[in-house]
Amino acid sequence: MICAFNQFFLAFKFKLLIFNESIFKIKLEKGTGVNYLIMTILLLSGLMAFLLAAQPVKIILDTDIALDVDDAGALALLHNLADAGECEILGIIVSSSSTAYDGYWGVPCVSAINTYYGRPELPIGVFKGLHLIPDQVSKYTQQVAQHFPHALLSGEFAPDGVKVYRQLLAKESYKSVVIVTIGFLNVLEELLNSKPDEFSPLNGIDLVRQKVKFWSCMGGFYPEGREEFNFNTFSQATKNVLERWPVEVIFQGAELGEKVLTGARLVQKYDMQKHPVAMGYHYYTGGQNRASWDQISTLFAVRGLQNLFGLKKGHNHLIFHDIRPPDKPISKNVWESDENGPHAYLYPLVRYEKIAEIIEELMGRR
Ligand SMILES: [Ca+2]
Repeated sequence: MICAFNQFFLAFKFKLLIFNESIFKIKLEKGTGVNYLIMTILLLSGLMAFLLAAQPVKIILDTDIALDVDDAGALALLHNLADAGECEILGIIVSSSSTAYDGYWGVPCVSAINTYYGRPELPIGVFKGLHLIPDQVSKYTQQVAQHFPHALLSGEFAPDGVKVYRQLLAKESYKSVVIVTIGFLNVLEELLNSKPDEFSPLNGIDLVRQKVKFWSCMGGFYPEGREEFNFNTFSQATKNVLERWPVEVIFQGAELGEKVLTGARLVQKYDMQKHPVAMGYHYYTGGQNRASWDQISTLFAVRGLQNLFGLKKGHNHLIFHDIRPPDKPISKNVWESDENGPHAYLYPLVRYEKIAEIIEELMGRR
């Protein structure tokens, strides 16, 4: 079979004509065996790349859903991308503690959004450690959870987030999973510290090294570092993760997301009694736009740069510059440019309004 295949192509070479980046056709011309070989390799490589590119991106979303509403917007965007076949959602991790109001109601709020989008069975894990968030409560998670049907009643009933991470990663193939964090890095730290268990014989760092393609992280400021909520809430965990994370990571800074405003159109388009994310924006913003920090990280995790963003490479460090009661180290990130560095951050190549337009459309499809 292979010989027949070779003999057929020995007399021909392929010419690939590329149209609109994705559509190509093949033209057969008289040629040499060497030409045939080179072009066949190119063709098969191209086909392989095309097929791989068409595979949905496998996503684990790690969210602190509660104190801001862009997490709910990111969930809407992610579900709509999954509906379009661009990604597969493996599970959701809630990094707000299940022992506090935000983790207690954050979990059923996520469950209600998943149920609305037809995925009530998606695994949800939650942080089981101590609550370190200032004494504030969410403006919308309880309202959404109590109004919309959901599978998980509260954070108390959700499994430990680190166990869910390990179970999900263990089942996937080599370097196939993209993790996107849009909250704290406390559960990610637990993952890196985790030991072999019933799900995998690998420790946490080796499990990440084997299964994770890259990590998309909303956190910090770039290029000038500053104190930032996601990095600072569990600052010691952030420092540990940044220093030990074993695969590629791309950061999206607060300076980017705060200029990309979305959400008002979603509230206008839907009856909030029938749409959990529209209800979240209604209670949080009163129908106004809000910064899109978390949607940008999620969009990048699924679609990559898409001619919207560029990458700057370097090193991202976390330093402690103050102590505040009760003995909490206060942090800020410090960015050091280096073309060969292990980290990168996104910067915009287009107007902020164009990014907002794409996000708003993706949030509001359903
Ligand atoms: Ca968030």
